[in-house]
Amino acid sequence: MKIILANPRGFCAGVNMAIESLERSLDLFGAPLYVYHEIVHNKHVVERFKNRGVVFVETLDEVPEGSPVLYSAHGVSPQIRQESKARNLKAIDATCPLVTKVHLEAVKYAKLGYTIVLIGHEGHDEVIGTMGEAPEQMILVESVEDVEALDINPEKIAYLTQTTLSVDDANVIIDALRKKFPQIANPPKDDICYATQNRQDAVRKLASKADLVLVLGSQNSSNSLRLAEISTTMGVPGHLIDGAAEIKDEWFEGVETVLITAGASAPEDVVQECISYLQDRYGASMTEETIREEDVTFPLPKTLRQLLPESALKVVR
Ligand code: 2E7
Ligand code: F3S
Repeated sequence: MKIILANPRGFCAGVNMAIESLERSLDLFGAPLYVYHEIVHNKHVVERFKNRGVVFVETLDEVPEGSPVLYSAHGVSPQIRQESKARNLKAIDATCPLVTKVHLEAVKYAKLGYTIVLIGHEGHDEVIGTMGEAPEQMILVESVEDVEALDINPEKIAYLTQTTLSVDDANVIIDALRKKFPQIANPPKDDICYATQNRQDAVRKLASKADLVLVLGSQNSSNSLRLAEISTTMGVPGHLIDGAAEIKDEWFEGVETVLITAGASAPEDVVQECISYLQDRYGASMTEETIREEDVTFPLPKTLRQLLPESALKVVR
Protein backbone atom coordinates (compact mmCIF):
# COMPACT_ATOMS: atom_id res chain seq x y z
CA MET A 1 0.00 0.00 0.00
CA LYS A 2 1.12 3.55 -0.80
CA ILE A 3 0.22 6.59 1.26
CA ILE A 4 0.16 10.06 -0.31
CA LEU A 5 0.29 12.71 2.40
CA ALA A 6 -1.33 15.93 1.22
CA ASN A 7 0.29 19.29 1.89
CA PRO A 8 -1.07 21.84 2.83
CA ARG A 9 -3.16 20.05 5.47
CA GLY A 10 -4.07 20.57 9.12
CA PHE A 11 -3.75 23.67 11.25
CA CYS A 12 -4.21 27.03 9.52
CA ALA A 13 -2.96 30.41 10.76
CA GLY A 14 -6.27 31.18 12.52
CA VAL A 15 -6.25 27.88 14.42
CA ASN A 16 -2.60 28.31 15.42
CA MET A 17 -3.40 31.79 16.73
CA ALA A 18 -6.54 30.64 18.62
CA ILE A 19 -4.78 27.67 20.25
CA GLU A 20 -1.76 29.80 21.17
CA SER A 21 -4.14 32.40 22.65
CA LEU A 22 -5.70 29.75 24.86
CA GLU A 23 -2.29 28.39 25.90
CA ARG A 24 -1.08 31.86 26.89
CA SER A 25 -4.34 32.66 28.67
CA LEU A 26 -4.05 29.46 30.69
CA ASP A 27 -0.53 30.49 31.70
CA LEU A 28 -1.76 33.95 32.68
CA PHE A 29 -5.07 33.23 34.40
CA GLY A 30 -4.87 29.54 35.34
CA ALA A 31 -7.86 27.16 35.51
CA PRO A 32 -10.78 27.25 35.39
CA LEU A 33 -10.64 29.29 32.20
CA TYR A 34 -13.78 29.88 30.15
CA VAL A 35 -14.10 29.69 26.37
CA TYR A 36 -17.25 30.66 24.51
CA HIS A 37 -17.89 27.78 22.06
CA GLU A 38 -15.31 25.15 21.10
CA ILE A 39 -12.03 27.00 20.50
CA VAL A 40 -11.86 25.06 17.20
CA HIS A 41 -14.11 22.24 16.02
CA ASN A 42 -11.87 19.36 16.96
CA LYS A 43 -12.55 16.69 19.56
CA HIS A 44 -8.88 16.17 20.49
CA VAL A 45 -8.07 19.85 20.85
CA VAL A 46 -11.17 20.43 23.00
CA GLU A 47 -10.63 17.31 25.13
CA ARG A 48 -6.96 18.12 25.78
CA PHE A 49 -7.84 21.64 26.96
CA LYS A 50 -10.75 20.33 29.07
CA ASN A 51 -8.29 18.06 30.85
CA ARG A 52 -6.26 21.15 31.75
CA GLY A 53 -9.21 22.99 33.29
CA VAL A 54 -10.65 24.85 30.32
CA VAL A 55 -14.46 25.13 30.47
CA PHE A 56 -16.23 25.43 27.13
CA VAL A 57 -19.59 27.22 27.43
CA GLU A 58 -22.51 27.75 25.07
CA THR A 59 -23.91 30.78 26.94
CA LEU A 60 -22.15 33.59 28.80
CA ASP A 61 -24.26 33.19 31.94
CA GLU A 62 -22.16 30.07 32.61
CA VAL A 63 -19.13 32.36 33.08
CA PRO A 64 -18.70 33.87 36.58
CA GLU A 65 -19.03 37.65 36.59
CA GLY A 66 -15.69 39.45 36.09
CA SER A 67 -13.85 36.37 34.72
CA PRO A 68 -11.72 36.20 31.59
CA VAL A 69 -13.46 34.58 28.60
CA LEU A 70 -12.02 33.64 25.22
CA TYR A 71 -14.07 33.84 22.05
CA SER A 72 -13.47 30.93 19.68
CA ALA A 73 -11.80 31.22 16.26
CA HIS A 74 -15.24 31.25 14.58
CA GLY A 75 -16.15 34.70 15.95
CA VAL A 76 -19.09 36.11 17.90
CA SER A 77 -21.96 38.48 17.24
CA PRO A 78 -22.03 42.03 18.64
CA GLN A 79 -24.80 40.85 21.00
CA ILE A 80 -22.31 38.50 22.68
CA ARG A 81 -19.77 41.32 23.02
CA GLN A 82 -22.45 43.46 24.71
CA GLU A 83 -23.51 40.68 27.03
CA SER A 84 -19.89 40.10 27.94
CA LYS A 85 -19.45 43.79 28.78
CA ALA A 86 -22.63 43.80 30.86
CA ARG A 87 -21.28 40.86 32.90
CA ASN A 88 -17.95 42.61 33.29
CA LEU A 89 -16.08 39.73 31.60
CA LYS A 90 -12.52 40.18 30.36
CA ALA A 91 -12.93 39.23 26.72
CA ILE A 92 -10.00 37.82 24.75
CA ASP A 93 -11.00 37.66 21.15
CA ALA A 94 -9.42 34.71 19.33
CA THR A 95 -11.61 35.23 16.25
CA CYS A 96 -9.68 34.50 13.06
CA PRO A 97 -8.90 37.83 11.33
CA LEU A 98 -10.33 36.39 8.10
CA VAL A 99 -13.71 36.02 9.86
CA THR A 100 -13.44 39.55 11.25
CA LYS A 101 -12.92 40.70 7.66
CA VAL A 102 -16.31 39.19 6.69
CA HIS A 103 -17.95 40.85 9.74
CA LEU A 104 -16.55 44.22 8.62
CA GLU A 105 -17.88 43.68 5.10
CA ALA A 106 -21.32 42.92 6.58
CA VAL A 107 -21.21 46.12 8.65
CA LYS A 108 -20.12 48.15 5.60
CA TYR A 109 -22.89 46.87 3.32
CA ALA A 110 -25.49 47.17 6.08
CA LYS A 111 -24.56 50.83 6.68
CA LEU A 112 -24.94 51.51 2.95
CA GLY A 113 -28.48 50.10 3.09
CA TYR A 114 -27.82 46.82 1.28
CA THR A 115 -29.63 43.57 1.82
CA ILE A 116 -26.91 40.99 2.40
CA VAL A 117 -27.22 37.40 1.28
CA LEU A 118 -24.89 35.23 3.35
CA ILE A 119 -24.01 31.89 1.77
CA GLY A 120 -23.36 29.45 4.60
CA HIS A 121 -24.55 26.61 6.79
CA GLU A 122 -27.39 27.29 9.20
CA GLY A 123 -26.51 26.93 12.87
CA HIS A 124 -22.72 27.05 12.33
CA ASP A 125 -20.93 29.22 14.95
CA GLU A 126 -19.36 31.42 12.27
CA VAL A 127 -22.68 32.01 10.51
CA ILE A 128 -24.43 32.90 13.79
CA GLY A 129 -21.68 35.43 14.56
CA THR A 130 -21.68 37.03 11.10
CA MET A 131 -25.51 37.21 10.87
CA GLY A 132 -25.48 39.01 14.22
CA GLU A 133 -23.71 42.00 12.63
CA ALA A 134 -26.85 43.04 10.75
CA PRO A 135 -29.67 40.64 11.63
CA GLU A 136 -32.37 42.83 10.06
CA GLN A 137 -30.57 43.06 6.73
CA MET A 138 -29.09 39.59 6.31
CA ILE A 139 -30.59 36.50 4.74
CA LEU A 140 -28.93 33.09 4.87
CA VAL A 141 -28.93 30.87 1.79
CA GLU A 142 -27.62 27.32 1.73
CA SER A 143 -28.61 26.20 -1.78
CA VAL A 144 -29.71 27.23 -5.26
CA GLU A 145 -33.29 26.47 -4.16
CA ASP A 146 -32.91 29.04 -1.37
CA VAL A 147 -31.74 31.57 -3.99
CA GLU A 148 -34.73 30.83 -6.20
CA ALA A 149 -37.06 31.38 -3.24
CA LEU A 150 -35.56 34.81 -2.42
CA ASP A 151 -38.11 37.57 -2.60
CA ILE A 152 -36.18 40.80 -2.07
CA ASN A 153 -35.67 44.25 -3.57
CA PRO A 154 -32.89 43.70 -6.12
CA GLU A 155 -31.70 47.34 -6.14
CA LYS A 156 -29.14 47.12 -3.36
CA ILE A 157 -28.03 43.61 -2.74
CA ALA A 158 -24.66 42.07 -1.86
CA TYR A 159 -23.43 38.62 -1.00
CA LEU A 160 -20.88 37.31 1.48
CA THR A 161 -19.86 33.76 2.29
CA GLN A 162 -18.82 31.60 5.20
CA THR A 163 -15.02 31.11 5.13
CA THR A 164 -15.04 27.31 4.96
CA LEU A 165 -17.45 26.52 2.10
CA SER A 166 -16.72 24.20 -0.79
CA VAL A 167 -15.44 26.55 -3.50
CA ASP A 168 -17.35 24.59 -6.18
CA ASP A 169 -20.64 24.54 -4.26
CA ALA A 170 -20.35 28.24 -3.45
CA ASN A 171 -19.73 29.07 -7.11
CA VAL A 172 -22.95 27.31 -8.15
CA ILE A 173 -24.89 29.41 -5.62
CA ILE A 174 -23.07 32.61 -6.64
CA ASP A 175 -23.92 31.92 -10.31
CA ALA A 176 -27.60 31.55 -9.36
CA LEU A 177 -27.45 34.82 -7.40
CA ARG A 178 -25.79 36.64 -10.31
CA LYS A 179 -28.40 35.31 -12.72
CA LYS A 180 -31.27 36.45 -10.51
CA PHE A 181 -29.66 39.74 -9.38
CA PRO A 182 -27.19 40.82 -12.13
CA GLN A 183 -26.16 43.94 -10.18
CA ILE A 184 -25.37 42.04 -6.95
CA ALA A 185 -22.30 43.44 -5.19
CA ASN A 186 -19.56 41.45 -3.50
CA PRO A 187 -16.27 42.23 -1.76
CA PRO A 188 -13.14 42.55 -3.92
CA LYS A 189 -11.62 39.40 -2.44
CA ASP A 190 -13.15 35.97 -1.78
CA ASP A 191 -14.47 35.26 1.70
CA ILE A 192 -13.56 31.57 1.42
CA CYS A 193 -10.19 31.65 3.15
CA TYR A 194 -6.78 30.70 1.79
CA ALA A 195 -6.53 27.63 4.06
CA THR A 196 -9.92 26.26 2.99
CA GLN A 197 -9.02 26.79 -0.68
CA ASN A 198 -5.55 25.24 -0.40
CA ARG A 199 -6.75 22.11 1.44
CA GLN A 200 -9.53 21.67 -1.13
CA ASP A 201 -7.17 22.23 -4.06
CA ALA A 202 -4.82 19.57 -2.66
CA VAL A 203 -7.64 17.01 -2.45
CA ARG A 204 -8.88 17.93 -5.92
CA LYS A 205 -5.40 17.50 -7.36
CA LEU A 206 -4.29 14.39 -5.46
CA ALA A 207 -7.46 12.32 -4.94
CA SER A 208 -7.38 11.13 -8.56
CA LYS A 209 -4.11 9.31 -7.77
CA ALA A 210 -5.74 7.45 -4.86
CA ASP A 211 -8.37 4.75 -4.29
CA LEU A 212 -9.37 6.06 -0.87
CA VAL A 213 -9.10 9.36 1.02
CA LEU A 214 -8.78 9.67 4.80
CA VAL A 215 -9.54 13.14 6.17
CA LEU A 216 -8.54 13.76 9.77
CA GLY A 217 -11.07 16.02 11.47
CA SER A 218 -14.18 16.04 13.63
CA GLN A 219 -17.72 15.58 12.39
CA ASN A 220 -18.69 19.17 13.32
CA SER A 221 -15.78 20.66 11.39
CA SER A 222 -17.22 22.32 8.31
CA ASN A 223 -13.96 22.62 6.37
CA SER A 224 -13.01 19.00 7.12
CA LEU A 225 -16.43 17.72 6.01
CA ARG A 226 -15.98 19.55 2.70
CA LEU A 227 -12.66 17.74 2.06
CA ALA A 228 -14.25 14.29 2.45
CA GLU A 229 -17.20 15.40 0.30
CA ILE A 230 -14.94 16.62 -2.52
CA SER A 231 -13.12 13.31 -2.86
CA THR A 232 -16.35 11.31 -2.67
CA THR A 233 -17.84 13.55 -5.39
CA MET A 234 -14.75 12.81 -7.52
CA GLY A 235 -15.57 9.10 -7.18
CA VAL A 236 -12.87 8.35 -4.60
CA PRO A 237 -14.47 7.41 -1.26
CA GLY A 238 -13.58 9.94 1.42
CA HIS A 239 -13.84 9.15 5.14
CA LEU A 240 -13.77 11.83 7.84
CA ILE A 241 -12.23 10.37 10.99
CA ASP A 242 -11.00 11.71 14.31
CA GLY A 243 -8.14 9.24 14.50
CA ALA A 244 -6.73 5.80 13.66
CA ALA A 245 -9.20 4.08 16.03
CA GLU A 246 -11.99 4.83 13.54
CA ILE A 247 -10.24 3.23 10.56
CA LYS A 248 -12.14 0.18 9.27
CA ASP A 249 -10.38 -2.74 7.55
CA GLU A 250 -13.19 -3.17 5.04
CA TRP A 251 -12.37 0.24 3.50
CA PHE A 252 -9.05 -1.15 2.22
CA GLU A 253 -10.15 -4.06 0.05
CA GLY A 254 -8.39 -3.62 -3.30
CA VAL A 255 -6.98 -0.27 -2.19
CA GLU A 256 -3.44 0.40 -3.38
CA THR A 257 -3.09 4.11 -2.71
CA VAL A 258 -4.51 6.14 0.20
CA LEU A 259 -4.51 9.92 0.28
CA ILE A 260 -4.29 11.34 3.79
CA THR A 261 -5.17 14.94 4.60
CA ALA A 262 -6.45 16.90 7.59
CA GLY A 263 -8.91 19.73 8.14
CA ALA A 264 -7.75 23.09 9.48
CA SER A 265 -8.54 22.14 13.10
CA ALA A 266 -6.98 18.63 13.18
CA PRO A 267 -3.68 18.25 15.07
CA GLU A 268 -0.71 16.75 13.21
CA ASP A 269 -0.19 14.00 15.81
CA VAL A 270 -3.46 12.32 14.77
CA VAL A 271 -2.29 12.38 11.15
CA GLN A 272 1.00 10.74 12.15
CA GLU A 273 -0.87 8.16 14.23
CA CYS A 274 -2.87 7.12 11.13
CA ILE A 275 0.26 6.85 9.03
CA SER A 276 1.92 4.63 11.67
CA TYR A 277 -1.22 2.48 11.84
CA LEU A 278 -1.27 1.90 8.07
CA GLN A 279 2.47 1.26 8.02
CA ASP A 280 2.21 -1.34 10.81
CA ARG A 281 -0.92 -3.03 9.53
CA TYR A 282 -0.40 -2.92 5.77
CA GLY A 283 3.34 -2.22 5.41
CA ALA A 284 2.43 1.03 3.68
CA SER A 285 5.10 3.34 2.25
CA MET A 286 4.65 7.11 2.25
CA THR A 287 5.32 10.12 0.03
CA GLU A 288 4.31 13.69 0.74
CA GLU A 289 2.97 15.85 -2.10
CA THR A 290 3.03 19.61 -1.66
CA ILE A 291 0.78 21.50 -4.04
CA ARG A 292 1.46 24.95 -2.55
CA GLU A 293 3.53 26.56 0.20
CA GLU A 294 1.67 28.38 2.99
CA ASP A 295 3.30 31.18 4.88
CA VAL A 296 0.48 32.92 6.74
CA THR A 297 0.67 33.94 10.41
CA PHE A 298 -1.62 35.99 12.62
CA PRO A 299 -0.66 37.92 15.75
CA LEU A 300 -2.19 37.13 19.13
CA PRO A 301 -5.28 39.19 20.08
CA LYS A 302 -4.41 42.73 21.20
CA THR A 303 -5.91 42.31 24.68
CA LEU A 304 -3.65 39.33 25.25
CA ARG A 305 -0.54 41.00 23.83
CA GLN A 306 -1.06 43.88 26.27
CA LEU A 307 -1.10 41.45 29.18
CA LEU A 308 1.95 39.45 28.16
CA PRO A 309 5.55 40.48 28.89
CA GLU A 310 7.48 41.75 25.86
CA SER A 311 9.73 38.67 25.92
CA ALA A 312 6.74 36.33 25.53
CA LEU A 313 5.52 38.00 22.35
CA LYS A 314 6.22 36.33 19.08
CA VAL A 315 4.37 36.05 15.84
CA VAL A 316 2.44 32.80 15.90
CA ARG A 317 3.17 30.49 13.04
C1 2E7 B 1 -12.59 29.13 12.45
C2 2E7 B 1 -13.20 29.30 11.23
O1 2E7 B 1 -12.67 24.74 13.84
P1 2E7 B 1 -12.88 24.30 12.44
O2 2E7 B 1 -13.08 22.87 12.18
O3 2E7 B 1 -14.06 25.20 11.89
P2 2E7 B 1 -15.12 25.00 10.72
O4 2E7 B 1 -15.61 26.39 10.44
O5 2E7 B 1 -14.47 24.39 9.56
O6 2E7 B 1 -16.26 24.15 11.27
O7 2E7 B 1 -11.62 24.74 11.57
C3 2E7 B 1 -10.87 25.90 11.79
C4 2E7 B 1 -11.67 27.12 11.61
C5 2E7 B 1 -12.29 27.37 10.43
N1 2E7 B 1 -13.05 28.44 10.24
C6 2E7 B 1 -11.83 27.99 12.63
CL1 2E7 B 1 -14.19 30.63 10.98
FE1 F3S C 1 -9.34 31.41 9.62
FE2 F3S C 1 -9.63 30.02 7.45
FE3 F3S C 1 -8.47 28.98 9.48
S1 F3S C 1 -11.08 31.47 8.30
S2 F3S C 1 -9.43 29.91 11.22
S3 F3S C 1 -7.70 30.71 8.31
S4 F3S C 1 -9.79 27.91 8.10
